[in-house]
Amino acid sequence: MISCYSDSEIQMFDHETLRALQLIRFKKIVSQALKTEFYRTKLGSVGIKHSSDITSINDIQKIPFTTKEDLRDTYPYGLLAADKDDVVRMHASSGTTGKPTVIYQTQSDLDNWTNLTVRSLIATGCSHKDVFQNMMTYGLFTGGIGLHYGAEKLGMFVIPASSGNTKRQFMLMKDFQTTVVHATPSYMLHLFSEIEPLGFDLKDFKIKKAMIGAEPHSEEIRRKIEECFGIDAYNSYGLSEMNGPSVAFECEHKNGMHLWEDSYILEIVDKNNLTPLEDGNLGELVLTNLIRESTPIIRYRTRDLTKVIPGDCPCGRTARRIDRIFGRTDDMLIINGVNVFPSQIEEVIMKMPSIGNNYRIVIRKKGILDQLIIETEVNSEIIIDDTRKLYALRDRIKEELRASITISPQIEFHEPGRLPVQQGKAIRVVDER
Ligand code: DLL
Repeated sequence: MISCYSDSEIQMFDHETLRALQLIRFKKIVSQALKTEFYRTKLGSVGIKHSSDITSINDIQKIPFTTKEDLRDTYPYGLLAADKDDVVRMHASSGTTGKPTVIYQTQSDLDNWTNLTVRSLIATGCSHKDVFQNMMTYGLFTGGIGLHYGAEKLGMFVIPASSGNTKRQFMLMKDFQTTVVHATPSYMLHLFSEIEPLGFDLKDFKIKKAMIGAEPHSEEIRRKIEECFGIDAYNSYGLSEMNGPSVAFECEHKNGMHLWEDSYILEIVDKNNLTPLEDGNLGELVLTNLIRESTPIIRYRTRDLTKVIPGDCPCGRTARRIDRIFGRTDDMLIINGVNVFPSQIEEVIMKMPSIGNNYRIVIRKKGILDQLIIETEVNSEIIIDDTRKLYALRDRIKEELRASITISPQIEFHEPGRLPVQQGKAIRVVDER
């Protein structure tokens, strides 16, 4: 029934029609979810045993939340609702323990996600005439590959550059006359500072737009990126549990991100008591994916804090807009676009020989990039001035951290008792950014 509408018509659905579409899709997702033991128990606990038990979209509020811990606890296949043979891809994000949270995609799931990406790129004014340089990491992280397929489907000339190697990025930009880039905001600023030192000239580039996301950034950072490059920068929000990028995207008006409500149910709840909040109030974003049959996730607590921006957007799209992400309710750190949990660092350093009892994770700005410094005490038996041993220990910590969190921090050793100790809970993270 819905397939008789074009994607642009769906984007303009009035509120009532959009809710009707959500209900149809939600019921379908509930029947998929009921194929997993995890959701049979969760939904069963509130009397939902069949999709026909859902009669209104508001019934969603009866259902208990799903959390990252649930995803981790059901690793590896507990949330898989499709036949394993129909799965064509997986993505994963890192977590506080060794277990990643895994999302599966069937071909039709990927098609649905790709369509949202096409829609998002079009909303920012991209077309098949653009040359798209994708500087997000390709891999289990959804940032690179996620936008790649949509850009191709739109007919853009795609350069799958992935992240890093700034000099090569400039060479590609110049030689292939890139018009649209996709990167984290921090990398965009880093790029700018490297143009001259690496012997390039902004005048030789043809960039018009940047899609920026995957990490928090302020309006000032966006403005800075726009002014430095003389381009438009569009905020893009997503998370691997809901597919990845293209959950919410700014349109050409750059006044908040349209959260694609035909494909996701959007709720904002009070971050303390988890009750639903009206539009305009800051709270935790809770999302339900309506378009993924393989891994149905209902009422996922994103931990991201934002609000729905009340009112209509001049572009005419009816999907409500969320404001930029103000922060998270948990302690995940985002360092140059990479998600890091303090416990991942602790896990590595605390298993090393000669490490003392106290450590701190310090994050500060070095120029425009984030710098991670691990300050740790070492036991007195490792002679503080035996530089050979200390260098070996430092290198080992750096190497293991690079393997686990993909960042190589600066390590500072201290004699026992030199680091501050608190009366109550230890303050391990000092974020000076
Ligand atoms: O970061 C997906 C993505 C890739 C989005 C590329 C946009 C562009 P995860 O690695 O699972 O997925 O991290 C998701 O990153 O819960 C937010 O805390 C944060 N985040 C993502 N986009 C934004 C943004 C991808 N635009 C987590 N502003 C989310 C602020 C963002 N934070």
